[in-house]
Amino acid sequence: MQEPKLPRLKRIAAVHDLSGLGKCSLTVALPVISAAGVECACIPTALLSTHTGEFTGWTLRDLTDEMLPIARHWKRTGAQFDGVYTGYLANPAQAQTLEQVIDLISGPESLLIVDPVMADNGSYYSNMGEEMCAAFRHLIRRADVITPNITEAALLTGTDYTPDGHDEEYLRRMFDSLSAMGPRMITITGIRAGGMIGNAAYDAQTGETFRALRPMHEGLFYGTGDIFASSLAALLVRGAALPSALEIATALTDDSIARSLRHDTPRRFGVDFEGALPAYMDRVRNLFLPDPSLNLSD
Ligand code: PXL
Repeated sequence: MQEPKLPRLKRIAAVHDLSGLGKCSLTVALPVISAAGVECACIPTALLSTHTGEFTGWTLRDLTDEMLPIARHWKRTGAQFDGVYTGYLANPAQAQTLEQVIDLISGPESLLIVDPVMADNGSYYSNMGEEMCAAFRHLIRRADVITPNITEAALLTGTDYTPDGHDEEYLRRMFDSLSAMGPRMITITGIRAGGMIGNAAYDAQTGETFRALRPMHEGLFYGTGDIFASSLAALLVRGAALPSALEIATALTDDSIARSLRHDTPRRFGVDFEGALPAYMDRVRNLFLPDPSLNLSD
């Protein structure tokens, strides 16, 4: 008997840097998006030896000049992109090239997910500053979904950053101000309140907010924003509802942190998401269970 046909696999174009060591951006987006049953095509914005946090002496090659030729070639192949998911940029001017890439490869149904990667823990990353913030303010006007952390949300909205006590009112002001810029779904990562840490989401179409919180682990974990946003992007592209995507992306992030702590992995090498992938794939499978044609086991 012939196997039944399956629907076309969803495809995301991930436009981030490739940091060879340190588990962030593309080295996280590829496995996490693939494990959610979505193809991950990649456009590297820059090639770095490591990410720029807690490492010294890292190398960086700006790949702006490659971005449009790659996008033009992709367009000639006729490939469709159900999502374009953007992250770390090598410089603020690259945002303009990125907009041209988006114009070239997006279709009317493509979801644009922008992670305005530029800061954490109250300050900008190395090489980042107000110009990058301005570039992201411009880029997010056309985004469907944005995934800033609390520092980035504060910078984008001109809100004072506070490291803890992110109550309903503080978040609501940020959500209102960010959704006024354009995006219809917003998540804010790294929110802290009452000894808990996690992520919040806002659906601008319904006005609903959602939270997924876990007991706090102190300190900074590199790449966790990328794990969360990659998972969220894949699930939304597959048609998941925002609260389910928030919950599953948060669970993967939290499990990855817990595994890193058990392995005693030095923080700068990123978090150990690898061993958290099987449980993540089970959650994704269960989410799409009512529609067996979408199951990962197929
Ligand atoms: O995880 C965010 C990120 C991505 N890419 C590079 C980074 C960082 C954070 O430090 O340095 C190169």
